[in-house]
Amino acid sequence: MTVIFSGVQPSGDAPTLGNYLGAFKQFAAFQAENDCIYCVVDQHAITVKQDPKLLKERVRRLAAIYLAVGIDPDKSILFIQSEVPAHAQAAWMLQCIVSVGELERMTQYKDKSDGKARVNAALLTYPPLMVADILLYNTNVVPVGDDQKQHIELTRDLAERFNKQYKNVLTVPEISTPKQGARIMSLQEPTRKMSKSDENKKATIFLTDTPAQITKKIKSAMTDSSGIISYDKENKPGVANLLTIYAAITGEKIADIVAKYDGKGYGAFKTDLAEIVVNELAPVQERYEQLLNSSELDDILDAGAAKANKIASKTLAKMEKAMGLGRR
Ligand code: ATP
Ligand code: LTN
Repeated sequence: MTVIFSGVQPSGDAPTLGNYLGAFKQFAAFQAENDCIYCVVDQHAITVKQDPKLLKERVRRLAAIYLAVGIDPDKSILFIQSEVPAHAQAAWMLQCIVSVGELERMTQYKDKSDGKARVNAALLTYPPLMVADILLYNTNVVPVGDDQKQHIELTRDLAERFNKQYKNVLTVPEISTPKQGARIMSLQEPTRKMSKSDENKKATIFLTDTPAQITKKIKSAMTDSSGIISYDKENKPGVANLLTIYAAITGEKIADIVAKYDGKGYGAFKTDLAEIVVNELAPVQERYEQLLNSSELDDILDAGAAKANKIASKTLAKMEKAMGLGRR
């Protein structure tokens, strides 16, 4: 069986439509025929300061979102990163084989540290922890959005380096990005990625937004003055982004959507798109509310942590042995 692993940070109040189309929708689809392991990466979230009480709440909420988008705990392992100590242990070992230069070249680090007078060391050493997440489970495929490509490349490099320098114990994973939706853009500045942390709340659709909020955000999405619906990422990034969202949800080809709205103008297109997004998220939101208020969640996470610990500690022991750590 192919092993699938991915993680999402419990940062922000709720995941975005970008997270959903770039990541969650793939996660659920992979379950049918693979061994899937999904993680709430809370240790990654503390690379920037978090309110402890709020972080705890967000961890629970994100776990409920995973289940609400269709992760089935009978088929997949769902767990919280900090409940499996092997992640931080392996991350340390991987920091010992990566160079500062390699970490400084990561665009996520550059973006997050840009213009800051002071940055936490862990913002730089964030990737080795992500590499550990992936390698501990002998992962074959990592489903992520486009922005994680560079981190997956580093994961491959470090797995190969470890295998060469020490012993061949780590599996070198592949990346999987969706055909449509790997990079959903901001609704207000469509040349930037849609992000949880965008200060302009109109730019981002959150999975927990009400139908009225979703409709309002789509209707006020930045387009252009031409009024013509066509896919041109360079010159019409706003319309291209809306077409991408439409295609990613419905599975229709962009060319067919463009043909369908020929001569119809942005108003009608946006009205239909809002309805499509609202209908896609409605069942997710309903399940999410039920799960948040149930005790089921803790049982699922306890069982997930136990299963994850078992797999991760085996790989960790192999890595430690290969590096000569400890007595065994
Ligand atoms: P932030 O929004 O604060 O920049 P993030 O959303 O990138 O954070 P995560 O929540 O950990 O960080 O991302 C989870 C998954 O969602 C990753 O696989 C990431 O590639 C994907 N993802 C994030 N934003 C988008 C987007 N705009 N379009 C498509 N996929 C995305
Ligand atoms: N770095 C990712 C989140 C992340 C992840 C992982 C994704 C942490 N560990 C392991 C896939 C596999 C992000 O910022 N979105």
